[in-house]
Amino acid sequence: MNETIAAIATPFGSGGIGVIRISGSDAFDIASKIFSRSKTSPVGFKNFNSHRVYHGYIFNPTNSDILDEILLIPMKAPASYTAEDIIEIQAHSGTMVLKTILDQVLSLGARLSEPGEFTKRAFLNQRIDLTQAEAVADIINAKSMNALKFASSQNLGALKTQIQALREKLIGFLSVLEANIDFPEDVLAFEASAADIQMIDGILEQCKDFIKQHDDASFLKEGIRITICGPPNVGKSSLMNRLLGKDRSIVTAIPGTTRDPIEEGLNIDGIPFVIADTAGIHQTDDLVEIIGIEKAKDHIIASDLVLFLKEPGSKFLDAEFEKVIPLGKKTIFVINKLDIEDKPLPKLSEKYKDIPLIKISALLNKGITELKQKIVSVTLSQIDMGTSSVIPNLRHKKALEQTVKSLMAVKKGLKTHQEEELLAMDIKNSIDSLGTITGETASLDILDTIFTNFCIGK
Ligand SMILES: Nc1nc2c(ncn2[C@@H]2O[C@H](COP(=O)(O)OP(=O)(O)O)[C@@H](O)[C@H]2O)c(=O)[nH]1
Ligand SMILES: [Mg+2]
Repeated sequence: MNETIAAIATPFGSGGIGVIRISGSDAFDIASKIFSRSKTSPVGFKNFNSHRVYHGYIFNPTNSDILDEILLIPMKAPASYTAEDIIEIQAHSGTMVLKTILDQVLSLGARLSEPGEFTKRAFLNQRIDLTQAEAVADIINAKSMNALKFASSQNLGALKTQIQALREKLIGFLSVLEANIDFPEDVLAFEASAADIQMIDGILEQCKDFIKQHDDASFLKEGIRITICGPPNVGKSSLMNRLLGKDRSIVTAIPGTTRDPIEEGLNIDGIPFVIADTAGIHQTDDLVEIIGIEKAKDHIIASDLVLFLKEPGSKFLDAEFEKVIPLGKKTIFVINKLDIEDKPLPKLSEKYKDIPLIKISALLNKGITELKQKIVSVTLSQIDMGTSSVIPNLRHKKALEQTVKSLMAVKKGLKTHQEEELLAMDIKNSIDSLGTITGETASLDILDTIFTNFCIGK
């Protein structure tokens, strides 16, 4: 039988409500020893109905002191988060009060839970699969609406269902093949049908699509990288601060102030970006500046979008542009200092007339909204999420790559009329690697790495 575990499920510090969670077969018994519905009689309450809310008091069972006035929610197995008996206590949120209640619970036989242990139990009790457990962590850590949307969909089992369907097809195929191995005298030598080959091709396609979705979307999770570049003093740092809505980068009239690239996260319309302010790119003998310029160039190469800044009175030179912006890099041409009216605006050459152009004044905060909209439309056009509702994570991607490898071996084996035992082995391998995604065949190591990344109480 499982030990009963307990933890404070809400963040430490003062707040409105703090939750203590107890899960396991002793949960109800422990609660009845410290909970009473009456302020004056610290007699344990026993007749909990599942999924009701009870108002009452937590007592110290040794001296009958009231520790807090609380709400208590009992949830009978299997209709709970862990699929075990759960007691949730909503107390006042303060480190001292929560810790004192937790101490009582622990003194009555519960054990402090490990990080992610509640979710791990939900998985081990087969209430959720591994992709759903991982989605719980993704929901908690989601930093954008999109990340949240995909995590929620995965939490509801979208990825699980698709992976299980692929796996079942392969299991069906394997059983036919194994019948051949078991009764070789009854059946003719194994010959895969056209439908079998088609089925394997379909699964290969689906796995490759999933891998592509991971690659396409990984920058949606980590943030789309934008680099601000241009000559010294055009207002790169000023623009960075305007986009962030706070002073992050140093703005001075002295050219060459920004040397090390500065990076900061920015959320526009629920899409995460990582924006970098860089050193102005120009000819210089100053060694520190030269290093800054090299770093700026590295940033430009690694970024998904470049904001190329110019100011009135300067010229747009193709050679200057081509020296810093790699061919085909997504770029928005930004003219800053629009408030300076007595100087002509730089014009894009005919060759680059398709680069979007936005005019702003970082100083007067003009044109920043238009620029943000342009940033979103330019970057979104390169994200093709298709109709998919889930994004496989890196762990899933590796398992999918393993599946592709095994299935390619199966295809080759079928073509060369390989021995059935060897064929069966390759099919089993592909079934197993799909199974690591949902957790059917995941090793303890995989489980440990997944759940230790959770917070305590989840
Ligand atoms: N008139 C005007 N001055 C600006 C504007 N944006 C920035 N500046 C000024 O230009 C100078 C250089 O700005 P900074 O952001 O440090 O440029 P950076 O070297 O490209 O990072 C500072 O004196 C800013 O106040 C603008 O829109 N209009
Ligand atoms: Mg600067």
